[in-house]
Amino acid sequence: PASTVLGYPRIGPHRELKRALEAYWEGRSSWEELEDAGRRLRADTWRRLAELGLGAVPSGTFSFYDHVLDTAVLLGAVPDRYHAITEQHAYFAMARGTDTTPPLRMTKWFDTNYHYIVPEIGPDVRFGLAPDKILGEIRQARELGLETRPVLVGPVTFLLLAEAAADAPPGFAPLDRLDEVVEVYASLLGVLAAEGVGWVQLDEPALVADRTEAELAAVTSTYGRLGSLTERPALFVASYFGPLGEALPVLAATPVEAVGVDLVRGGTRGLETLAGKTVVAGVVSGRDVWRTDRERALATLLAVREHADHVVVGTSCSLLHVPYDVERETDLDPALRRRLAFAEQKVAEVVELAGLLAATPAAPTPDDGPAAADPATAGPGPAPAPVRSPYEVRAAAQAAHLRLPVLPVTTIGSFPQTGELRRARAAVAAGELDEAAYETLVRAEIERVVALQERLGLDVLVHGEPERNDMVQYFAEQLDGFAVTRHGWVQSYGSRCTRPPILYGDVRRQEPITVRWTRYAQSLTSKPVKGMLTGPVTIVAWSFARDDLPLRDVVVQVADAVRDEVRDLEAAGVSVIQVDEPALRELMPLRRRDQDAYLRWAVDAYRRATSGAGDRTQIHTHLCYSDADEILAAIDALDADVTSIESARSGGRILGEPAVRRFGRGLGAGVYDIHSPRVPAAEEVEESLRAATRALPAGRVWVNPDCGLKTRTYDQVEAALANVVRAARRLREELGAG
Ligand code: THG
Ligand code: ZN
Repeated sequence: PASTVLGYPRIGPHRELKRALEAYWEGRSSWEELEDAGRRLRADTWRRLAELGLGAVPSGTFSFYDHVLDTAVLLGAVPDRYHAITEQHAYFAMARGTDTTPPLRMTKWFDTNYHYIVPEIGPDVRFGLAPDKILGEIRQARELGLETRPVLVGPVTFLLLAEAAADAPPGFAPLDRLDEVVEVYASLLGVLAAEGVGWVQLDEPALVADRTEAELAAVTSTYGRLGSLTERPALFVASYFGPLGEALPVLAATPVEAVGVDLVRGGTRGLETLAGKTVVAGVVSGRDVWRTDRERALATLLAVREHADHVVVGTSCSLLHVPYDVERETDLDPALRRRLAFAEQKVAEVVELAGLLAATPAAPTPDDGPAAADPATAGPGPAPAPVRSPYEVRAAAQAAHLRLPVLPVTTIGSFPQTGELRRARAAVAAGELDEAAYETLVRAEIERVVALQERLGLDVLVHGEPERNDMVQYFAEQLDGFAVTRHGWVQSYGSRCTRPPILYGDVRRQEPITVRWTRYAQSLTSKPVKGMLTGPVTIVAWSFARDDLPLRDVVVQVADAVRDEVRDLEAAGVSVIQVDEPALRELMPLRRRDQDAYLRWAVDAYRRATSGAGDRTQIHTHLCYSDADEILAAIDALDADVTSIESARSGGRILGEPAVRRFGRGLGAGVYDIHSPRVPAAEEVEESLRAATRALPAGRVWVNPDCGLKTRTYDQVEAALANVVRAARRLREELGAG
């Protein structure tokens, strides 16, 4: 087969999987109905891929929640606490927790907006093969007349992504158990061979990041061992999200039959080491929505063919990260739509390129093929951002102006999104509800959120963001240079999706976006209301960005639009403005040598966006899961007056980190874990706050939930915030500052 894709979306073109999962979780449907929905989605995908003429069709890329979790289950890497739970329930318990058992942690999949479930490996986990899912899919495809190539996360990446169980001895690393895990893969290969499977795909994206000698040695031993098995399918090791670098010769020296390389983010350099193997040449990007430049891709393929024994045209990574079908976007400007390719179109491109390659006779080609441009570093760079006054000056001006108590209580911005509001937005989009009626609903919701916060006694209020569908999509809808889709859903985690906007042109803000809602909320209360904006890096990270400008220049354009909004909020009398940058970490390059340059321009863009604020205006920021040290230094450099960091080390413990204590400005203690339906007791909150005031001068501590409240219910939020306020007041009294 001359063409393939590394993976495909699974949420369903109409988000069928989301609906099926949520019905099952809410007890509205049975396990059998959920399995039926999965079977239908897989069958539809395979049929479509075959119809489009794809040479080799993958299986196993479907998942009821996450493919890393599926791999953990396949290997028997299930922590003890889930063993008491019956089988189907254990899977979702690991993903989502139960009333009594917390879930596994979830974190970002490399530099994407997809989240995987982090496997937990201790010294005692007993591995063992559970091949039902993978065999089930292979057999289901056969019933449809299709031979498929099962796809799994490879052993090295699996263990590098796992974390050590909490009770593991110091110094233990999941990779210590490599040999045992490799033996489970070895038995799986035996089972697959007995099943008559010809090829298996093992994904090793961890090999495109910096790796130690020991980790590279793990690659050698793993694929040496798996390759030495006599009864096994052919092995295809897929890398993606960047060039293999020093891992390329290591992998090349193993007996695997095929290697997949990302030729969108990496060049063809070094591929001669793959002579004798099949190269799956990832020339069609799985990370963007642009049509592939056919000439350029073909030139790259010809360059690869100079070196490799056999070339298969492929995608740069799984198509999981793009929506299904651009043909459904009938509202898009046709000129833009013609430039776009979603998953279906990308499959067609792969097939077409394979045809072109086969039809092009071998001929001397320019040695290296076109080198991949590095849009992150090119370009002259913008003028430096203006600098705000020193923190001490700002802090004094803000204290005099805002007159807040010590341990001020606030929230991260969003309040629960009611079904009524979501339905109303859908009705406006369908032309069934007029704008005026929608605005009335939004205003009523703002009134309710402000009244609730006043009643509970919060100190800095928010309007609750009822007018926003998503913190990025909402801004994209109102900025020039962005297009939004109607059906372009991409899985974020489990049943949750986002519709990444398409940033195709120069970004400009025509008029104020958020001012009237914040101003309305402020008119209802004498407490300060915080204006809520999304930062430039996050807006770009959660969109599909144009690739004809360096990413940095795109982010600067967005920063200037945010700056206009900051100025207008301030002019409207808003004295606290939060500019969130939760995706700062996500865009971080995977290679260390590129990271400093990225952090410098990303921080500059943030400062540019906030630099228009006067001393009296207090800038807040919020970031999610950013507890890595190199990121903490960058967060410090954002120079926000108040920072709240959502962290795996929640409960305010992140404030104890030395790097955070050095910030020297306001810090929010995330005292309420919003990812759980649990309502924390006032005593628990008080304990977290006491820890925070031990780590930091009390005058710098803010009190807040650890993230936005939009996925919670009003009942939970009201009860939790009441306890948060109670705890803050009790501690204020203790500090003699009541
Ligand atoms: N927006 C965007 N990306 C994100 C987040 C976000 N990535 C990281 C994090 N937040 C992911 N978390 C979520 C949480 C909830 C939902 C999606 C991502 C969610 N989505 C709705 C759903 O699937 O039903 C659809 C929301 C909509 O109408 O747009 O609930 O906040 N861009
Ligand atoms: Zn958060």
